[in-house]
Amino acid sequence: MSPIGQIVVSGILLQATQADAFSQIQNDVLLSSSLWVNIALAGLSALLFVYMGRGIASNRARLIWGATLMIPLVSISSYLGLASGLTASFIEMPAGHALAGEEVMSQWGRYLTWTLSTPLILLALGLLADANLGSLFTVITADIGMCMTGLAAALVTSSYLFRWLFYAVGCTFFIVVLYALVIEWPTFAVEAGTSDIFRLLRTLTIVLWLGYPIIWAVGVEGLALVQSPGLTSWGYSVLDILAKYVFAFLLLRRIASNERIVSMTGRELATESATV
Ligand code: RET
Repeated sequence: MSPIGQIVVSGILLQATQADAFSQIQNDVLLSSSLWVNIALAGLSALLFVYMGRGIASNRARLIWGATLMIPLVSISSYLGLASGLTASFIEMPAGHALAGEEVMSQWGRYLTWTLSTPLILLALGLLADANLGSLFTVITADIGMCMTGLAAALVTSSYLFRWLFYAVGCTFFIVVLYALVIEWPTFAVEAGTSDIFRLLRTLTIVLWLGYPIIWAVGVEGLALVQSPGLTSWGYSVLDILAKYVFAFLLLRRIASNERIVSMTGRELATESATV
């Protein structure tokens, strides 16, 4: 077949799988409600965050606010992609998988859009802790690597082993992120004077983020112990609500009420307390 013919055929196939995914999502109330609840909450959160940020003036606090505001906006695009069937497809599971030979629906768009939303969460947390540029860069890069290997693990169908190899690489990237959150950034946060709110948000982040690889492993893409796409999708959606909107709300509330501390870097604070 000519290259043009191939492009036309793959275009038609893509349209067909998109339409199939869309009708399956539409007909599954559990699944579609898990998406639309998030779209509604993301919209409300974006409006609330604009309102909460109206008085924030200093550079660092505005940067944290900007990163935080983008979280629900990215989320709306992500969930619209899933609800429309654009970023969900049926993939045939390879030999060795519990559903080998069957077509299962993968919401692969989630992993793709996490590459945008999770760096924003880490940027906001890193700025709050006043982490140095090197550490911020390493953690955010590892985080993007984690999401991209999660996407590869979900989509690779040539061999079951490769699914778990990509998953294992994703977990290795995740360890880099956890190391910074548990060991490195708390010390920066003490120097920056933001230790109390940092500790709360860090604990929330660690506990919730650990849920994502667990859902991947037990859901249809991994061991298929839970085979309902609606249940898996609700699992991710509940984690998203807490890890994004509740997280961002707590962070912005503190920044708005305590802008002076957040606007200073650790060095400025130390100089100020030495002169008092
Ligand atoms: C994957 C599979 C590969 C191994 C690991 C994973 C971790 C995912 C995480 C996602 C967090 C997402 C958030 C989204 C908010 O928009 C990719 C499931 C470790 C931690 C917070």
